[in-house]
Amino acid sequence: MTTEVLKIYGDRKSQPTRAVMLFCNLNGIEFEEHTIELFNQEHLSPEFQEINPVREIPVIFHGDLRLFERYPADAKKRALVHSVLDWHHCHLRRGAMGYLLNTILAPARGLTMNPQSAAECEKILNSALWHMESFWLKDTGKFLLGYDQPSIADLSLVCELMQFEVLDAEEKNNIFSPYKKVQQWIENIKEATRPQFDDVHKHLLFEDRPRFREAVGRSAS
Ligand SMILES: N[C@@H](CCC(=O)N[C@@H](CS)C(=O)NCC(=O)O)C(=O)O
Repeated sequence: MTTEVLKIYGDRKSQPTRAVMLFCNLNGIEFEEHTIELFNQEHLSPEFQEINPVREIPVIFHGDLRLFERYPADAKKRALVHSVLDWHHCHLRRGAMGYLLNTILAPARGLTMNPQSAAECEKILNSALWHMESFWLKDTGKFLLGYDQPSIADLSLVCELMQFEVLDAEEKNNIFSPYKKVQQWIENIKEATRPQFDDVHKHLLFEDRPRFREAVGRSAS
């Protein structure tokens, strides 16, 4: 077992990066943070391509172990947690990322917003939120799959949904108001993971949010 400190290459405006950092903070795992500025395209540089040929963040290094996808450690729950994580990337993330990119984030990344894609992604997002509400959240526990402790799947999904904080309160409310269990689940995770939750999100809320909003001519607040 290496004694080297874990290194996380990522950017706090990236949902999967925040999920990994939140997991480390909650489990007392020290890490060295290496910022790869997503919006300056640093993840596309030849240097970063050496680190991750897929050119995505986050990447975790521990000694000679290099990981660019995250896996749960608990063998018994692994299959179920995996299914939520796979579902996240094929449905919720596709809808959420596509919607936010095409309604607010694209200009800050030098891309053009496409209203038709926004409308398509909104449908995917709504269907994913409905599946969270009616299937992944159970009445047996406060967290996904009805567990009474948050798993990496909870951290991964909540970091995705926190990205909606860049919108106006009213827009956010329009999206989330039909999904009461999802709203309560977000509060449950905040409660269970503070102060680390606030720590990994403060950059998004106080530095990135105003920049994203200004790039589309919205007020910073
Ligand atoms: N399945 C990966 C997804 C990572 C991912 O989507 N990263 C985004 C940042 S949020 C990225 O690096 N995108 C590169 C790009 O858009 O060019 C994980 O969970 O770690």
